[in-house]
Order: sequence, then C-alpha cells, then structure tokens
Amino acid sequence: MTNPLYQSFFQRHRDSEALLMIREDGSQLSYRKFLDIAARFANTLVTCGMKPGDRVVLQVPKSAEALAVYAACVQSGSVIVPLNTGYTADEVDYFVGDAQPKLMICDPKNSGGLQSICENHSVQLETLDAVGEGSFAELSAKHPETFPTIERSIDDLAAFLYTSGTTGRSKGAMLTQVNLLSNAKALVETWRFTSSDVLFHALPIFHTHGLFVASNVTFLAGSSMIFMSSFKVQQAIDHLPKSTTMMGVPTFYTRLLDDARLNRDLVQHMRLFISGSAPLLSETHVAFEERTGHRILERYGMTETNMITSNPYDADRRAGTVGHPLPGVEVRITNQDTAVPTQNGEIGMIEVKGPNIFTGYWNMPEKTAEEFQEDGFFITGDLGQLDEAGYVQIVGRSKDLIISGGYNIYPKEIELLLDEQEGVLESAVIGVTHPDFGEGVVGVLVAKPGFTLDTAAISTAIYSKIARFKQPKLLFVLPELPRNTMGKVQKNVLRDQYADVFQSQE
Ligand code: MLC
Ligand code: AMP
Repeated sequence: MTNPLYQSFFQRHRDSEALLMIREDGSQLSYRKFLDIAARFANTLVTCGMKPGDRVVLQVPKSAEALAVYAACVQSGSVIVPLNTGYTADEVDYFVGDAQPKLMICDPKNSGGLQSICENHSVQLETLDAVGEGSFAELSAKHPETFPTIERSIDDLAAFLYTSGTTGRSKGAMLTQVNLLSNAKALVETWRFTSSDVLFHALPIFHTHGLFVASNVTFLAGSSMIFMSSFKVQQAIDHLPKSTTMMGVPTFYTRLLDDARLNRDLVQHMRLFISGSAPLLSETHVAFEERTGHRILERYGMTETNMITSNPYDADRRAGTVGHPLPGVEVRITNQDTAVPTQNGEIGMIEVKGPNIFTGYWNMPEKTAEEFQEDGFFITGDLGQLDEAGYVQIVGRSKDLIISGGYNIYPKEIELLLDEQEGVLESAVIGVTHPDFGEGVVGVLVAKPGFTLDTAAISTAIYSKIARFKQPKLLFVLPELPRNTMGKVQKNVLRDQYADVFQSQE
C-alpha cells in the first residue's frame, strides 16, 4: 500500500500514545485515539458511497473530530472541501453545486437550511457539532477503529480549497498530496518543528493557514497542539506559558499587544511566534519584540501555492518583509508589462513555481491557464520587490482584494450584491485601514435617479446573503463614483477619501 500523505502524517503515529492535542475543555487526545476516530470516519465515508477522488464538503465548527474528518479523507482517498463556517446557505449552495460532492457534513444548527440544497444537488447530508457529535459521528460508532488505507499516489488530489476571484465567482483550488506534503516538509525544516513542540492553535481549520500550515506541520513533526475553537486573548494568556509556538494572523498579535498581561514572563517558554495571511505592520513587529523579546517570524503564502517564503529561523527576521523562498520553491519578480524578471530591487509581480503549487481550478481550465506563465510560474497577483539581501517585500496587490483579519474578500462579489439592491445604480467596495482587522470593508453607493438610499435598510437586506465578515462595516452614498478618463472607477481616490473612517470610530 502506498499513500504518501497518510504514511507521512498519520501512519507513523498509528500506535503512538503521544499527545496530539489538548482540547478547549482540557481533555487530552493521543495520536492513537485520534487515528482510531479517523479510521472509523474513513469506514463511514466508504459506507456513504465515497470512492477515491470523490468530494466531501465540510462546514462544521472546529473540533478534534472535524480534523479527524481530514485524516479520514486522506486515508480513504476522498477529497476534502472545507468551507468557512461563516458562509450562508446561498453561498454553500454555490459550493455544493460546483464541487459536486457525494456527501456534505454540516453543523446540526444549519442542517434545516441546508437539507433542501443538498437534496437539489443529490448530496447526502450528515452533521457534526462543536464537540464532535452529530449524525456523522453516530454513523461511525458502529464501524471498527481500523481501516485498510486506500492506495493513492503523490499526484492524486487531497483537497479543494475555494478562493474568491476578481470576477466574483469562487474557484476550487485543487491541491494534491505532493502540494501538501512538500510544503509541510519545507516548513518543519525551516521552522525546526520537533516532537517536543506544543503549538497554540487558535486558527480556523477551513483555510490553508489553520488546516495545512498549522496542522500538517504538527502531524509531520509529531508535535502537540493546544486546540482552541477560535482566537481569544484570555485563552492565549492562559495557554502560552504551556506552549512553545504560535501561528496567527496579524490581528492575533495586535490583540495580544492590547493586553498588558503580554510580557516576557508570560512567553518565556515560547520558542517561535509566526505570522502570516496578511501584512504584519512593522510597528507590530517592533512593539512585540519590545514587549516580549521575541521577533515574530513572518511568512507568506496563498491557498493556491501553500507557503512560498519565510523569514529565517536563525538569521535576521526583517520587519516588513516575508523572507526568502522556502526550500524547493522558486520565486521571481517580473515586470508587470513585459513579464521579464526585474533587476535591482525593482517592483513587479511575484511569481512562484515548485511542488507546492496547486494543479488548477476545478472545472475552470481557462481561469487556470490565465494565472500561469508559459514556463509554469504561477502569477500570485501580489506585487513585490527583493531587498539587497534577497528578502521578499510585498508592496501591494495587482488583484482587487481586501484582506480583513486574515480573510480574503473580493470586492466584485460584494459589488454585484449591492448593485442588485433596490435604488442602487452602482457601487464600489474598498478596504481601508482598520485598527483590529488590518483592513475593513467599506461600500460606496450611487443611487438611481429619483431614489434616496437607506444604507441601514441595504445592510439588512444583504444580511443573510453573504458571510458577515465580507459585509461592508460601513456604507456611504455619493452622487457619483470618481472615474479616470477611461471610465474606470478610481478606487485609490475612494480609499483616500475614506482612509480614516474606522480610526475615527474608535
Ligand atoms: C470576524 N468578523 C470579521 C472577521 N472575523 N470581520 C471582518 N474580518 C474578519 N476577519 C466579524 C464577525 O462577522 C462579527 O460581526 C464580528 O466581527 C465578531 O465576530 P467574531 O467571530 O467574534 O470575531 P472574532 O472571533 O474576533 O474573529 C476575528 C479573528 C478571525 C481575526 C480572530 O477572523 C480569525 O480567526 N481570522 C483568521 C483567518 C484565517 O485563518 N485566515 C487564513 C486564510 S489562509 P458582526 O457584525 O456579526 O458582530 C491564507 C493563506 C496564508 O490567507 O498565507 O495563510
Ligand atoms: P488566500 O487567497 O486566502 O490564500 O490569501 C493569499 C493572499 O494573502 C496572498 O496572495 C497575499 O496577498 C496575502 N498574504 C499572505 N501572507 C501574507 C503576508 N505575510 N504579508 C502580506 N500578504 C500576505
């Protein structure tokens, strides 16, 4: 039997009584017990009719059992499609229709709303709640704790992760075993993870950061996790003294800095703090070091590429940079117009190649082709430059993207929805500096002739349509949108105009 991902992450620990995780309620779970659950789940997936390569959509609260569904998918050759728990039924309808899974597992709280959607798509619906109970767990109870691991090759699919796009339609990034395995190996090596590490894990497990970066590194190194359902400062204060590492988005770090209890004593047991998914402000980097003595290690990645660069473990961790390419990963900066590699620190497009890069967007070969150069480099849509020591600096984005608290929000999707509202002629959605989330979403509306817009009514109207985190935190009405001579909306003018709206709310 070969199944490289299962062998590397799980098989090695199959009979190990070593600690995999401490849950939020303080209970402990060994690798062996976790893999017993995963094996029962793998049997359940098979009895639900799942064959290797079939998709299972997972939209459940974070729990050890939710993570065991991932392990079960790896063992049974199923492709996991994790979804943000904030997505509404309308959004889930699109993902289920697009991914064409055999099975969806959801939070029991949402099953009423999702039942008809799943029926329409001929998808079986089961449930799993925040403590790992639900119809899926019940089905698994009758199955054995062993499962004959399904043979998979390194190029077989392991996961689809949906990522929005400039057109507003989400795309399923297809990730293979080698994408995940090569990246986990590079990260364990670069960040020196060992079985002695204890990771404070407070990230969601439906995105690359919490599911792949944090969990895969743990599995590969045989480390342990303190596994929290979400990030809360009080829990970080309670658990950092028992941890050795933490991974977070910049909001985790700014929230910690806002608490006077964060000091050197609290984190003296810590070995490494890692930040990613959104830009870490230099001032956060500096303030964190002053308060704790730790220099945060910033890294850079993307759903389609896994992790691309990292600041060094031993050498200088430079604030405002994302470090060097990971082992086995090639990065180049190219001119935006000519696509020729830039010289002497010139700003250009960040392009990347390596075993970490996804195989394409599900059912979207044209979209996939658009994002690769002919020589196989993937165009990230981020703009960057190299400093004199070869550190990559991200200086902007060529894609119209807002990153709020580490979540990506594509303005087009929100604009399409705002434009549908009664009396709205057109809209523009921008991200401006937000003290907690880094960037916050602002919507700017223009009324149709003869209409007066009620922004509160519009907020209410879109409430159940899209995930809360994507919804504009503020809406403004203008007589018209600023446009350049080509007629293109000048979002930079709007960003300047509304630059301080969240600051002034504090
Ligand atoms: C929550 N809210 C947000 C938000 N998170 N709004 C904007 N941006 C966000 N990120 C809103 C909720 O809808 C709610 O609104 C209110 O804020 C409070 O919700 P909450 O659930 O209590 O929020 P909180 O627990 O404080 O969550 C904030 C957070 C969380 C920063 C801890 O968003 C988080 O864990 N982010 C991490 C995202 C992540 O893992 N990204 C990795 C992507 S992978 P209301 O109005 O309803 O009250 C990737 C690749 C890579 O990017 O390189 O890693
Ligand atoms: P996602 O599509 O959710 O995977 O988000 C990927 C995007 O997050 C990248 O293309 C970057 O724009 C951004 N990103 C990730 N890490 C960093 C970082 N350390 N600094 C700045 N931006 C980042």
